[in-house]
Amino acid sequence: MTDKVKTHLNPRLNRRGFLKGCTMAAAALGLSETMVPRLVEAASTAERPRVIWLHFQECTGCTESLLRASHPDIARLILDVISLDYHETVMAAAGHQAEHNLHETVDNHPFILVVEGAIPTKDNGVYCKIAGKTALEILGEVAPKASAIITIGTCAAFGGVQAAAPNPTGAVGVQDLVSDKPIVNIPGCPPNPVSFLGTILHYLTFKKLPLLDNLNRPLFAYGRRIHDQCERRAHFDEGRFAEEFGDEFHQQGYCLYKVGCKGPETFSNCPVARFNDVGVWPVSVGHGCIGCTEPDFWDTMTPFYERLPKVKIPGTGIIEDADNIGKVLVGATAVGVGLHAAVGIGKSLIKGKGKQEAEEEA
Ligand code: FSX
Ligand code: SF4
Ligand code: F3S
Repeated sequence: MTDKVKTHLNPRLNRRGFLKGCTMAAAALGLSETMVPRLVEAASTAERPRVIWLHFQECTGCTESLLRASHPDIARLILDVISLDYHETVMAAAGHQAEHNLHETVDNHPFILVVEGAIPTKDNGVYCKIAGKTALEILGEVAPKASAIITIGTCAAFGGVQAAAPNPTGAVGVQDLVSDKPIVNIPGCPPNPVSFLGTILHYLTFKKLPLLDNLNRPLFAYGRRIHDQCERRAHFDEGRFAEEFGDEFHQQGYCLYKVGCKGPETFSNCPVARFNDVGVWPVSVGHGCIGCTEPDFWDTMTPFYERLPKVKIPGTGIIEDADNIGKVLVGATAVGVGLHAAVGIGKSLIKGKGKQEAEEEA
């Protein structure tokens, strides 16, 4: 299956599964169906990039959701298009053999580093050690030799739950420690596997990393607010809310803003990419978004079940009182629709270097 890592997953994908995975990735990347053959071609013929996958402070939910959920095609496609040389959760090798695999790649080959989990920095990083070394030391040895770094999950991107106040271990994300490498953050707790797959296939097909926002997140996956893609948005605009979980409005599928939904402040593709092969995402099953793709969401998005204090509504400014949203918006709908489309692109988030290119593509 891969050069070094043997896993319990089934062997290589058949043609049908390969096509299905590439089609899902093309949709996630915002590419038309006519681009699918190019993705398939790149995924089938490009030299498979070597990947070193390091685990630090985390729950392994990112790997679990990627490899073991009901996305076998995506998982196998990822393992088909990369050469996974080191991954502590799925590799069969252990002990010295595992360490040998790690150093053989790091010392002798170009590779992409994937980091899962935060890095504790307090007390010289003693709160996370693997094979006798701290996460801080391992990252310090491996990151300088990587061609690029992809963080998977909010922990590796921004510190995640470990960095929540009072952050007892001094946990940080990779970009707080590494500044001289290209870094792509794929946050989420856990993130959608298709956002990771899309990043890899973009790299293989176009020979460059995707455009990023100012938090180093790929625009294709994090360029739009949850709220601007949500199927309950019409209820929000009309002022129809679930007042508490289980009430008749909740049962009718009304907007979850008043029971704590953080969709208005969260950037992610969850409403369109969806999860688990059955087309669900948190809001579709009746739970508000808790903002898991945003930095410090454990501090800034809590309490999870209380409404955001202020919500910006295109065309009307900031709404302080959700009970009046419907009334205010009735008079502002026409203006709101136009502005809504403009702000949905998230242009203000686009990083300096890629900004012009992104605006041309938009
Ligand atoms: Fe963090 Fe990922 Fe949340 Fe868990 O590994 S982003 S705690 S889902 O597993 O790092
Ligand atoms: Fe959807 Fe939440 Fe926005 Fe309501 S507040 S429209 S449930 S994202
Ligand atoms: Fe996370 Fe919100 Fe999506 S909680 S999974 S960003 S809907």
